[in-house]
This record gives sequence, C-alpha cells and structure tokens, in this order.
Amino acid sequence: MSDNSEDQKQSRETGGLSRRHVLGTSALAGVVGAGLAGGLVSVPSAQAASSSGPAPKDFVPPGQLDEYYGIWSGGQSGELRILGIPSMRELVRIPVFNTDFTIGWGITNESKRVLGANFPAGGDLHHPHMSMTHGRYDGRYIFVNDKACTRVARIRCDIMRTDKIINIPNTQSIHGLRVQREPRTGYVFCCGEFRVPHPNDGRDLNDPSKYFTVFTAIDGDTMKVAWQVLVDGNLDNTDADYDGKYVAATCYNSEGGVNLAGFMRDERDWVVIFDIKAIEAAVRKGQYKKIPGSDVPVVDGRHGSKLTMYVPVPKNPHGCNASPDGKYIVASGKLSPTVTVMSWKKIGEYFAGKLKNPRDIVVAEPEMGLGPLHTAFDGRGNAYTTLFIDSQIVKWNVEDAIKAYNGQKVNYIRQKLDVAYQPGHNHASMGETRDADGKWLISLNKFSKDRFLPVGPLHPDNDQLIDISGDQMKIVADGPVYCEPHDCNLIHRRVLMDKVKRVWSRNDPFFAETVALAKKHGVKLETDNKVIRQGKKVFVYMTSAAPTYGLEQFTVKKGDEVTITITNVDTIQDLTHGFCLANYGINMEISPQQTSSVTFIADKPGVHWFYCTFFCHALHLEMRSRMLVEA
Ligand code: CUK
Ligand code: CUA
Ligand code: CA
Repeated sequence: MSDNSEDQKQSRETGGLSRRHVLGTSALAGVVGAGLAGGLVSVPSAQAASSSGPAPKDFVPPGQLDEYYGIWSGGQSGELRILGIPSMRELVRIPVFNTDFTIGWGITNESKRVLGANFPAGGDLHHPHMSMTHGRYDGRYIFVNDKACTRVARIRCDIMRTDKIINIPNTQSIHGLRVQREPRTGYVFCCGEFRVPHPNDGRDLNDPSKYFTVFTAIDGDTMKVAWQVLVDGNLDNTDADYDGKYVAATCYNSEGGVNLAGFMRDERDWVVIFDIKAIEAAVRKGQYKKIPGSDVPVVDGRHGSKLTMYVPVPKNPHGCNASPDGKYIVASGKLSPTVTVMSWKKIGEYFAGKLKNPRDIVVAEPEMGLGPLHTAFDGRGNAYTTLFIDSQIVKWNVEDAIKAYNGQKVNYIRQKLDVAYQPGHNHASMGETRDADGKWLISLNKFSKDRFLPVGPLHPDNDQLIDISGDQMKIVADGPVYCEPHDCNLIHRRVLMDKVKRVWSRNDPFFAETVALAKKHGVKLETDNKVIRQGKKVFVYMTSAAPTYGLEQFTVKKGDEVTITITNVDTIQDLTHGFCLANYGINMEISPQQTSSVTFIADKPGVHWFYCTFFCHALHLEMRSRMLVEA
C-alpha cells in the first residue's frame, strides 16, 4: 500500500521534528535572547521559551501540571508506573506483582495481605485499564494482568496502591485484559493465553489433545471470578463493546499447536466473540461445569456453542481494539498485512440468527503494511495502527476502509509515519472511551537502538509522543523507559486529580486489619508508644513525628516474633517517614496519617538501630532509635 514518495515526504517531515532538535533550537534562542538582554544565561524559563518562539508542544513549564496521566505498564518489573503527559516525566511507581524496598511492598503486613503469603518473586504486567462507567473512565480502579503468574490485580486510584490480587484458575498465563464499559466495570475480562491440561498435576503431560484454556470474567467490585468460558484455540488480546453485550478476543493458536511451526500452520486463525447475556443466562440456569480444583462456573464455548462465535481472520491476529464511536472492533493482523474491522451491530444480528456466516460481520479488511499489532482511535473517525516490521504508524479512516471493502475506489490511508523503532501498542488520549479527544498518541516502541546514550547491551524502550491534533501526525518527543511497557492509557487529569488523596485517611481499609489488631491490644495508635508481650510474640507500637519515633528503644529476646506497628501522626502532605531496621532487610514507608506494620523473627542478637529513610526534617539523620535483642 505504501507510496514511496509519500513515505519519503513523511520521513523528511518527521526528521526535522525530533525532540533534540526542537529543544536545541529553543535553548539556543534562549541563549541569544539572554545575551542581547545582557542577563546571565541559565536554564531557559517558561518565559524565555515563549518569548523566543513557540515552546515545544510537550513543554510543561516548571510548576505547571501535565494535562494527562499516563498509566504505564511496567512489564517485567511487575509494577505500574504513572507518567505526566505530555512531559513524559515519571511521577510514581506502583508495585503490584513485585517487591519494592522504597515502600516495603512484599515486606509490610499490609502488602503481604494483598500479595498473599507465598507470593512469587515477580510478575509480567502488560495491560493496565481503568474502570469505566457508561464508556467513560470513572477514576475508581486500574486493573492489570500478570502474564508470568496467571494473576489479575486491582489498583485503587484514590491512594494509587494495589488492593487486590487474585489467581485465575483453569488456565496458564493471563495476557489480554479489558474492562466492561456499559453500564460499568463490572466485569474485568481476561484472556488465558497458554493451553495446558486441567487439572495440571502431571497426569496428562504430553497429550496436547487434553490441553485447553478459558476466557475469564472477573467481578471488578469483589475481585472474584464470575464465570469462565471454555474455548477452542487460545486467547491473546481482548476488548469489549460500548453496549455491555459482547466482548471479543483474538486467537493465534487455533491450531492447538505446542511449538512455533504448530502456532503458524494454518492460514487463518480467528476472533472469538462472547455473548455476555447468553453466558450469564447459562450460568443462572446451571448450564456449566466446575473443573476439579477450582470453584468457578465454566460454560462450554467451543465450536457449536450458542454462547460464542468464531470469526475466521488472517493468520495469527494480535491487537483487539473497539472504536470509540461504539460501532466497530478491530483485530490487527500481525502476520497478515491487514486489519479486520467487524461491526458490533452485525455481531448482534449473527447471534440473533439473522446472519449465517461468521464472516458476514466483517465490514472491512484494509491493508496496512507489515506487522500490524495494535490500533488506536482519535474520535474523529481515524484509526492508528502500529506496524512492527515496517516501524511505522499508519493513520487510516475507518469509514473509507469500509467503502473500499465494498468496492469503491477510495484511499483510506491518510499517512504513514516512521517511528523509532518496532512499535507494539500505541494509545491515543482518552482513545478507548467515549471521550476520545484525538490530541496525543503514544507509540510504545520496543527498540531504541541509537536514540539515547548507550547504557549497555540492554537498551531502554523508546516511547514516542505524537501530536495527532492536526491532519498530520507529528513526533514531538522520545521518552526512554525501562523495558518493557506493553501498553498505556492516557487519561485526562479531570478524571483523577480530585479523586487522588494527598494524605491518608485514618480509617482507610488498606490498613484496617492492622488498626483492628491494635484495638484488640487496647492500643490507641495515634498516641500510644508501648510494647506488648504475648509469650514469644512481641507487639511494638509507636508513633512517628518528625524528627522522632515515639520509642527511643525497645528490648526483645532472640527468637521472638516481633511485630512493629508505626503510625505517622504528622498531618502535613509529603511528610513521609520511613522505618529501616539495620541488617534485617526491612524498610517501609509511613506517609502522613498512615499506619504500617512489619513482622519478623528477631534472630540476630545485639543492638540494631532503626532509622527514618525519607528525608523528613533537618534532623532526619538523627531520627533513629534502637532495638535491643537479648541473646
Ligand atoms: S501485547 Cu505486548 S505489544 Cu502483551 Cu498487549 Cu501487543
Ligand atoms: Cu522521618 Cu526522616
Ligand atoms: Ca496460528
């Protein structure tokens, strides 16, 4: 499809718009301006930038806030990250499936209650998606998948902390994850990618005919599995409609293969579509099974079932994206140069028996280029598809692609833009909601090659910020990130800013169990500093207020099980204290009005200083006390 001269024109245009270039010229102009004024040359200020020509579009002056929250997958780190967009500045990291010494995730009792007692060492987080109400972000939760350990987690947006993690039964490896848009989330849909036997206890090891996987709907409010659907093939990515009726998923292993040749054998795989109401009715009527070892209803959605439809599409499709006008679901071809556009309305007609051939729901299958992976939307009728192999983003018009599919002579391609390099996901601002605003597009590029200072054989990813507000896409900035963010959401700050707490509230459920235990011990956390011994169990309660802990010392015996509970009684926002116990591998954060606790065995006798790890006061270094462990 690509017109050579058009491509060259594009790369000419984008070649002049790298961030280095833009920053370079404005900085230079700042120097010249300051020189003329006879002033000292320093960091170009907001004024300098604006008085010396237009500031770059991603420039957020000092003290100003970004317009969007960027909710970033942390990939193999197992964490979630939050960036400000358009500045691409990282604001915070939220540990989810990983341990984290800064806040003590995996160390504190509060985090262990979320992680479970024997949590695995890490996770592989791909897909973060915020809960919605009527197709709009509602700022309640962010849901994320763990491909590594078959888990799904929920992050509370008001405190930006993970509050639930669950294991998904009857599958291995949760990959695609999306939320129900209508009427609300509601369900969190997730794809089991790897087929294995169930129960997977060693009885059927090398008999792939016994392998299977399931599609899972989790109740986002209770974080319990609501139901599962047994499918043919495997499941990759997913997305739901805007009416609360259907949800689709791509499948690249319709072959049921167990190696690369097997996954690639057939020319076609499929998109499987689930009829939510029909599945709910089947569950209500008891038309399900339970698979030994789990307690969730599993309905049979394999070929021939009335609960699902299997739409043949070209070989090994990947991304699955619903258009924000609520009309279409787009599957990106990966090994085929096409994307398949399907109509939710026609899907309804198929389930109602009005269409006979599953392919009748396909309304377009435009050619894009090599390696289409994911598609984003601007709310103005245009779609943006990443081409992994071509290292490009294709802007195309959905209605024009439909016209071309119907035989009209229309060019649906609007532009091809070179990105650096090998993009996977892309994401448009508010683009997966009814509020798609078509301002920014992020291209999450897997390779950065030569774009940054070399830092060893492991290169950062390169997330590029693209201005899509005009007719032509324009690259505005490169953003190096520790690999490997697969996906992100760009969420306008109006959704979140007023919902995010600056200080903990004393009755937050996150540490309610700890508060309840203190109450049982007759302790008033905000004022009491005391040690309670119950046999070999010792409970140490203290406050923290800059620059002191409520106890200057406490004494335990070697072998005691010690629980230290600290309440930060400071009320000023940003005044976080830490608790690090020397040579015990323990650190935890205690932010204003928070209670944090940790339990450990005092197995090392002697003097152990504990000290504050967040620079809270001029006398922060002096904020330390002693644990005395008797031999
Ligand atoms: S997947 Cu990584 S580029 Cu896990 Cu969403 Cu497509
Ligand atoms: Cu408290 Cu530093
Ligand atoms: Ca295949």
